[in-house]
Amino acid sequence: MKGEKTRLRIAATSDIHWPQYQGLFIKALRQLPKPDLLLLAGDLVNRGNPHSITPVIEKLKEAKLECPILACFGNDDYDSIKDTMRTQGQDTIQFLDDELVTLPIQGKQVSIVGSRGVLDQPTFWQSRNIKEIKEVYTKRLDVLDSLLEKAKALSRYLILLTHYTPTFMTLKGETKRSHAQMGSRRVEELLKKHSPMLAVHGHAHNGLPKAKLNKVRIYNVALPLNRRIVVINRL
Ligand SMILES: [Mn+2]
Repeated sequence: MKGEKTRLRIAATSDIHWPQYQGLFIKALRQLPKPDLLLLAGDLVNRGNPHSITPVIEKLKEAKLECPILACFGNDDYDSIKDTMRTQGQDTIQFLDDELVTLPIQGKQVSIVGSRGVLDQPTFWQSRNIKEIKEVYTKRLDVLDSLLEKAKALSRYLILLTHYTPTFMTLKGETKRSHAQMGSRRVEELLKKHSPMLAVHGHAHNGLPKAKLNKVRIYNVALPLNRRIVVINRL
């Protein structure tokens, strides 16, 4: 098909929770056709284990994907191990923590805004253990708003990469009570406002794999849900 060739092959996954889904991850990597870009939407390790990042990176290196690999942190990639993850991944993975990057990929300028994301309602654990967590999320909303604004000016190929769900739409299947503690409708407003081409997220192991909000394609790439690395040919 004409035109099809020029589309980027974007691969995306999340919630490897190494070592929990390591078998699934290894198999999925083997089955993955070489992508132009790989996005990792957080929870690479389980419960903040700093030693688990090493095998994840090893497997990625062995796969010889020869493409940029961008990631955001998940809630299981604890704040306390972010530096370790960045250091260990410095030749392999570029982590985006409320950050924007623009990369030339196959002649296209692609902008990616990456963040752990926002919860409309902090979890019980977060409320008890993280001081001013509500403010953290409110501030992050503003940061995402301005990063998306900035990214729009840089390129028309815009991707929002978060761990938490940027909508409640892909949470169908998860307990309704927990939706506000898994994602954000406030971020959904940002999707409406800025219309990124893609919104890629994880976290919802029991949710829906995709949704569409106006023109925004939303992909829940959680590995335990999809059982494979999701390949997106939209840009
Ligand atoms: Mn998670």
